[in-house]
Amino acid sequence: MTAPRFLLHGIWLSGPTYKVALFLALAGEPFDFELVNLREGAHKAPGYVARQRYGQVPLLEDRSNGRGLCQAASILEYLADVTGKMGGATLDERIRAREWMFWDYDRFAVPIYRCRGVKLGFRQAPEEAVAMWTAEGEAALAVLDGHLQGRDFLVGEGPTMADVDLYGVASYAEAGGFSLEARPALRAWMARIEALPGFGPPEAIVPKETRLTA
Ligand SMILES: N[C@@H](CCC(=O)N[C@@H](CS)C(=O)NCC(=O)O)C(=O)O
Repeated sequence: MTAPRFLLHGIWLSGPTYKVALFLALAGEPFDFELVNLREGAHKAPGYVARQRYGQVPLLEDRSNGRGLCQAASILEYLADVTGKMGGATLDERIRAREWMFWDYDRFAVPIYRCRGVKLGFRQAPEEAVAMWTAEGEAALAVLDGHLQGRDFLVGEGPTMADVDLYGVASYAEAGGFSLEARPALRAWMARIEALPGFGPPEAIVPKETRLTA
């Protein structure tokens, strides 16, 4: 069997790893997977850092050209370019999608992921910090819910890399202690993404162990 073009390095508990796996799944791109065990410090091993300069997951290898790519949002844009999928139908859609992706790590992902980390016991933080992230997360959820009122997707008529990027945060909000009860537009958008062909939750599409095509 021929090895797939893409090799994703990451771990199933990681939201940014999920974003990349979700794009690949929605694009119908099979991928190999290399587990990077964060608890064992595999992300700081010199051989890994040589390929992922930030010592983080995810890392995506494109075997067709030897590229090693990091930063989930940048990886999604690369995948949109090389697959011709979900990059936005026009330059204006591409610009809007990028704006949402920059906003994601500026306002949305950090408080949601941190609150989830505290709830799941991956991260310790003083109560004041959790209260601040909770307020920031609620504010970001309100912005997203407001934008989605009257829209099916973040940008244009169909799903883009921005929907994948932000879904990969919104889907962790409840685990972070946020209620989506009062955010109907956001919930309807999430359901639309969940109905796309190829969609799966993290446990279905990010392998728990290394999976390499023989
Ligand atoms: N902005 C980065 C964030 C990546 C990130 O925070 N990864 C976490 C796991 S979810 C990680 O590798 N943490 C270990 C560390 O930063 O040392 C992205 O989107 O790829």
